[in-house]
Amino acid sequence: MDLCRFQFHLLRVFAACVIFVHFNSYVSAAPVISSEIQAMMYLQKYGYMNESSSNSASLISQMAVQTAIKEFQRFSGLPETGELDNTTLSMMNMPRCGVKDNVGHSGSARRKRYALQGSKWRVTDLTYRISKYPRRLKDKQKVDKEIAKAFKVWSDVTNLNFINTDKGRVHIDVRFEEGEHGDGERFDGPGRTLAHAFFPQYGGDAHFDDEEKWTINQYYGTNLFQVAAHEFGHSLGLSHSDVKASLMAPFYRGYEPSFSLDEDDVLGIQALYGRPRKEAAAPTPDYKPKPTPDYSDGSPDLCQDASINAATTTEDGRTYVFKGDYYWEVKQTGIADGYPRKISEDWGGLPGNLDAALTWTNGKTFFFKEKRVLEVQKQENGFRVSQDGFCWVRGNSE
Ligand SMILES: [Ca+2]
Ligand SMILES: [Ca+2]
Ligand SMILES: [Zn+2]
Ligand SMILES: [Zn+2]
Repeated sequence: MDLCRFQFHLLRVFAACVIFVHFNSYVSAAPVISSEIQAMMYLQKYGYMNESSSNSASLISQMAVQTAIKEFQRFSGLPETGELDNTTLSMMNMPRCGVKDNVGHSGSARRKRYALQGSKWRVTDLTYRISKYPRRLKDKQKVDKEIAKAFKVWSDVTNLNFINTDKGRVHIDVRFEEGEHGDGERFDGPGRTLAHAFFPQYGGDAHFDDEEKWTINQYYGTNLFQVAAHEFGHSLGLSHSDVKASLMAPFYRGYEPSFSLDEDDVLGIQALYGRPRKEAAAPTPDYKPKPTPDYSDGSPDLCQDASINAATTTEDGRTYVFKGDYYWEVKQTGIADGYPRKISEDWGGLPGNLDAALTWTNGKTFFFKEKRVLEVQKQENGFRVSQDGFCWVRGNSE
């Protein structure tokens, strides 16, 4: 390695370190991506670099960075040079969806096509509500119409029905929010990230950055209907597609007056929910489906059946409720956004179907299952079992 290359390599490693140090405190609104550091942040935010390696920043090699750049280039249909050339940088500056690109699973030999996230709804009648309207679009009825039209994109090619209701809990909650808005995925001001949505197993809700200029049937601003249709694809279980012409491609392409789903989108959604029944006529206007007890892929619904296995308030003041393989964070105002989640995903080593939970006055949290006592400790991302024993030893209670 000659000196020049070696210095370049050092610069890259240094850049990686700087990102990891500043990543969490990064608050600037939608900056233009022009430097290598910003590009790395982009690659990390959208799933091209493994966040779990953030504890060992120095291990991020030039190779890993090149691979990430190549993956991004492949996903967005650019020549796979592994270099941050101008085309790549300008692609990174395109307005896009905030959901991570689901990459690195099947290698570059994979045929370009849709991707399924892994969860789906078990019912075909799905309710939704716009619980927070956009600030700039004053006509709520027009917004209602665009959102309904965006759902119709998907109900036209499946047996799904979408029902707008202002009563009770809904499957898909739609909100227009600014900046930090309670789910840890802060919006970034005008441009860049336009919206994001949660997959069925995380609740299906869709959030739109209200600092965008949302428009209806206009060439200026950001087209509400197109972005909403894309986000609802996530709400139904589709990940991003690497087919450039598909609705589920991550980048916003500008207003398309004669919009239609790509075949790739149709194949994707039908892989989850099947084709529409031939005889399926439009539902009669006064059709009122029963409330649906099943909220997502196998997860129980606390409101339909309030029996739980365990509940506790951890040292950080958060209250969690456990049931089967799932858990919820509960706030004074109700269930926190994004729940239920799988226990196994956030509580490393903790089994499902717990018997009880307890947080001691010293802040230690214990779970009980059959004859086991498990102590958990807070980690950067969730909790982890630190002790797993068969009973409390006498005198061990500190
Ligand atoms: Ca934005
Ligand atoms: Ca929901
Ligand atoms: Zn998306
Ligand atoms: Zn959000």
